[in-house]
Amino acid sequence: MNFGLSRVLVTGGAGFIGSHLVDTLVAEGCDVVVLDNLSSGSLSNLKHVKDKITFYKGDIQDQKILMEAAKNCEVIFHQAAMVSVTKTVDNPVDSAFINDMGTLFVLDAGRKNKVKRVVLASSSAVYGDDPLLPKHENMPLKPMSPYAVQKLTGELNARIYHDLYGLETVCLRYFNVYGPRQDPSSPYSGVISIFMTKAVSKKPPVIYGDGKQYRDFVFVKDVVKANLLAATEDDAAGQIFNIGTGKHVSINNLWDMISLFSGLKIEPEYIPSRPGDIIESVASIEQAKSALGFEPDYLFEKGLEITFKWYKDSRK
Ligand code: UD2
Repeated sequence: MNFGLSRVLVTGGAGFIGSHLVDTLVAEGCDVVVLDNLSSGSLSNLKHVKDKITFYKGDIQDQKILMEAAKNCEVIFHQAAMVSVTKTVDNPVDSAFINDMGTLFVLDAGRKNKVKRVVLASSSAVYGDDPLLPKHENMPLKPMSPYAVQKLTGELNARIYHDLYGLETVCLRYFNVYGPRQDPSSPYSGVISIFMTKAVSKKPPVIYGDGKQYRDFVFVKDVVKANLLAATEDDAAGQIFNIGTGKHVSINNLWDMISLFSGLKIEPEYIPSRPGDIIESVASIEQAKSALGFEPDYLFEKGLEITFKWYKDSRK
């Protein structure tokens, strides 16, 4: 792939998804600037590229540093956020400063710096628990947490900046992203990161409910690919796209597959469902296919294998 981007800014570039994006942008020969306050990201995610990027330790709410970081950039990839839904539930106001105002500052830095395009990380959380499947971009939205409302607000502001100011914006609604570097440390971390940690330490996982609930798990490298397409495809400006695989895997199935990698058969512990847990979630990726030419490269088995190896190696 040759995307031909020159200078780019990745907010949240030291985080799970952001750092994978940085890796690919560096490999593509881009001049990469990272802005991260290291609240949930880590410099260890960037150690192999640290001499090839410009790193600003700072917050997206600091307009001065944001303006400096965005200077002469062609594209901004906005990944920085308070990413924990639970934290936004506990701190609806503080999280709004980061996720709402922070995103507005990023859009405004893009406008003032005459950046060509801003690609924003949104979330499937905006769909809430509407039972209609697969989730498609034009269905009614039902945000059910401050996090989901904040992601939706970011999408609406992106549209305003596109329509009023001519800033090209593209919003990507990520489904359940997984892969190396995902932090497993909280009970609300992504299920794959938690199950991987259990498998490598030979401990049983906890499954909420009957385990028949399912998700559309998308490998982080495919999310990176979607970001690059969103940054460069002419037709993408002003649009919103689901980024998933269009396929789903149940939580029971997920543990069975991870067990195969570990070579152990450990019975999970079943406990009652999480309150408000969504039963079924799968993306329609038709719009991303037709407008971006997006097609996931990683079969679930492949992505899971790479991820398992990473958790195994990082335990050593
Ligand atoms: C995802 C997002 C969340 C929010 C939400 C909106 C991730 C990591 N989380 O939550 O940020 O956008 O979608 O819908 O992408 N589970 C277990 N055992 C565990 C952990 C989880 O059984 O130890 C189950 C959990 O009950 C759920 C499923 O696994 O049914 C997926 O859980 P999750 O927290 O990884 O993701 P999700 O879709 O609930």
